Amino acid sequence: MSNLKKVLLEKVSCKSIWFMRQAGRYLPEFQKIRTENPDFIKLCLNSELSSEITLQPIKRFNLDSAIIFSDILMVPYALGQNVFFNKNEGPELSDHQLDSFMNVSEKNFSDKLSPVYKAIEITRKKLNKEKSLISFIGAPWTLLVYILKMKKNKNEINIKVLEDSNLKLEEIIHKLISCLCLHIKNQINAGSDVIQIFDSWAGLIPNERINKLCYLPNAKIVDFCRENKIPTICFPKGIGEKFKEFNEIVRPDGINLDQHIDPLWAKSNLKNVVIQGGLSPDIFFKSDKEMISEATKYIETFKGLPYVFNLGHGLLPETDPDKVKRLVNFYRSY
Ligand code: 1CP
Repeated sequence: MSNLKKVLLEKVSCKSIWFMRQAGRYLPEFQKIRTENPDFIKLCLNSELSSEITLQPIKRFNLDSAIIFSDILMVPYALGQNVFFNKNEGPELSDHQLDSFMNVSEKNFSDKLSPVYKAIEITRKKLNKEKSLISFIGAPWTLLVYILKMKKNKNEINIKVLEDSNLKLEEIIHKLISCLCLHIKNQINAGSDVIQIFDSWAGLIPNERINKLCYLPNAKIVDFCRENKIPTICFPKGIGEKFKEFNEIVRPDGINLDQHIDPLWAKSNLKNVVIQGGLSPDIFFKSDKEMISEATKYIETFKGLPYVFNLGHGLLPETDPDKVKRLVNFYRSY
């Protein structure tokens, strides 16, 4: 069993380290491939290259887990929406066609994403058995933000879109949940052993809607995974002290803190769950001394507990890979 799966399922304390967005933009070896492959979706569907990118941070830093190089927006893509990524800008989606979206068959959906599953197969063969291969999905709410084009900027969304009387919100969420469960099953069958669920925009949901838009959809997906013995890590980013309620309702195996959660608060309030992450991705822009002191705070707080070392959000494109290396070395020798 992989190191991460063991920590999550057996709740044992052992060293385990990986970084969100570890396969990507801050690595020159990724930039090289990206420049040669201007179409990002095509790159995600190139199984050989996707596998190579997945393994890049493992080769560089010998991390305990690899996360498959793909994107949460591959699901709207497989549901028929056109997705464009302008280099160094956010993604852009074409208008959704809800009728065809609701009618995409399981076979059609799986066929469109089959290169992702192939990339997982290739990667699993190349990875040492002790290393985990993580697959991921975007939670329904976070996908809806993109599908319905609700994002105004980094911190604001246009929630009024949901009030459109023609929008069959419950049916759409239901369809998303069933496709996401299928995507999870396909990825596990291909060789992944842990699923991370990114609800990156959960913090933008108004209080009165958090149950319907965040807790319940996450809970349904986690229930599906539990029934199928698939370990899950949830990341309801930005919901503050509602992390406690989220954890009690959704009951994932692991929960990823964002950098705004006090680790001591998390330790006393998040029970029966493995804690992961929390360290701000900004620490890579500070001195080594400050970086190590911040990292020590997390390691010491969760000493003796099953804690997975990681960040509070993804590595930023401007991060110096040598700095990451020094943090990994520090963690290994601690
Ligand atoms: O190492 C890894 O983490 C694997 C690859 C990975 C993951 C896990 C990518 C590749 N994307 C994701 C998840 C993802 N994608 C999330 C959830 C995590 C998070 O909050 O960071 C989200 C919100 C997206 C959507 C997305 N895709 C964005 C964010 C845009 C926004 O609204 O702020 C962006 C910029 C992308 C493109 C993308 N995905 C991945 C990479 C390496 C890139 C950059 C592509 C490029 O070179 O232009």
